[in-house]
Amino acid sequence: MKRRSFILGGAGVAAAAAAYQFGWLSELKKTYPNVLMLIVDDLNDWVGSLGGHPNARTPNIDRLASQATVFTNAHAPAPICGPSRASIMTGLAPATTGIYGHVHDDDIKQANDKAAQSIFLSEYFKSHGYYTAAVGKVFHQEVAGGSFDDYGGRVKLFGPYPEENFKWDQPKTSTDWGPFPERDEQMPDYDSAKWMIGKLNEQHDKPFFMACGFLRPHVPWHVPKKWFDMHPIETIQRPPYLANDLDDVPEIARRITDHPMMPTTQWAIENNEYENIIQGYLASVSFVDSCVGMVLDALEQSEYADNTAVVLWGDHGYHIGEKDKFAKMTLWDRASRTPLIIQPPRSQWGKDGAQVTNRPVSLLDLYPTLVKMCGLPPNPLNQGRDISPLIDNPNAPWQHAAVTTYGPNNHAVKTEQYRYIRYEDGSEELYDHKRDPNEWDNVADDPSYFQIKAELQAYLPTENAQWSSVSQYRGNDYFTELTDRAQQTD
Ligand SMILES: [Ca+2]
Ligand SMILES: [Ca+2]
Repeated sequence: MKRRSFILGGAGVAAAAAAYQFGWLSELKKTYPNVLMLIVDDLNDWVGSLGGHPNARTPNIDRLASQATVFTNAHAPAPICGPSRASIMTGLAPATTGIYGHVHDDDIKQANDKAAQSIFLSEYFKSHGYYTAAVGKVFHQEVAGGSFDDYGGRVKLFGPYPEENFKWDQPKTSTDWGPFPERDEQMPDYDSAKWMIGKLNEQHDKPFFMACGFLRPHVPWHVPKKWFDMHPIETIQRPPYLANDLDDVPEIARRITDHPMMPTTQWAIENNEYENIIQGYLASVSFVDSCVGMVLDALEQSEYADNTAVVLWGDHGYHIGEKDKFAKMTLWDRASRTPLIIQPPRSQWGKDGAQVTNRPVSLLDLYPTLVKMCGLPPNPLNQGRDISPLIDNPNAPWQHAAVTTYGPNNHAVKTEQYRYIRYEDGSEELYDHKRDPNEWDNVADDPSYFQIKAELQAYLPTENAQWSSVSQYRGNDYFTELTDRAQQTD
């Protein structure tokens, strides 16, 4: 606690020093850029500007991307909401905090000693003179208590829900698909957008750090009918799918990705639901894109249009049938890869148009990057890296990899060309994206790749914290056992 009060106490001094260093004007309001984070739950690369699916329609996200840096090789620290968001907000990897499963927002800092020392991203901005505000799902449920000055709330769970599910009704998942409710105004994401618009129309006497956490396309894939109509069923294309894809992965890979409450692709094909599910996901993405557009329009019309950094990210990807899954929670590209779009304040950046970088980055890098872009002193506890050099030059030399962790000592390492996965029992997968972008052909046992594999192993985390007892996941046997063990030894 001592360390934290020291940082808070020294905030004004540190901010002044940073302003001097960057040669900016002394008046905070005119010098420190605002930050607007737009968080889209469970958004994979089915976004026009990322080219993940030919049917994707996201004109508003594409509009942001057309004036920003698009990171096409960005990956979540963990392929599931709770640990991914805890990692982004603390600036610490799951392998450091032991938060591998879900976690209550207010328990994050009780995960272990290192988590206890962390300063949430919003708290860091707050301690440096920023006004902070959020709405919707920013941490796992809402926001950690006191982590923002103002919080606009979130409607619980992912409703509204119809009286009966349309297509799928299983415990431990909200998975279902179909048009519901009637109007956008009945959706919590619409309310979140409206709340954020209200904040953008207020006069702020300090720079702001604001976060708007949207719920779709998280399941259920329920949005009003007009969004389904935007994706006529007869036009829907299936993503690349290989029926026996899991034959060449280790047993533990099948074990940790077994989600008995979710539909399988085989089920969807046999029941003539595959196109309907794809349509549901696409419709949900188009709906949330319109909410993003409402907020972007308000920013554009506000006095903050030129001095605000806009960052859009999904908290991890999603399989829509690939590898026989409609789920997140795997160490493959479909679940780790997610959109990351960063638009620096126009007043500072001086470039026009889109740029794209394929360098591997992690959402763990968001914290140090935003701190750097706003001229604040670095937080020495951050484990990510500042990726703003890739905004200056998308082809900058880059010797780094993105690491995704799912459960203790199960890691994926992603570079531009490869994905290397190593599980806690030592078993491995290796995919060469140059010739196998769908990750169908596991070449981990091919001697011609042994040298590459050795190089990729160097990126594996050196610490693997024990599963913290504040974190839990009971969606399958593997994780239930780990959760039980952590809680027994607590
Ligand atoms: Ca999520
Ligand atoms: Ca395979």
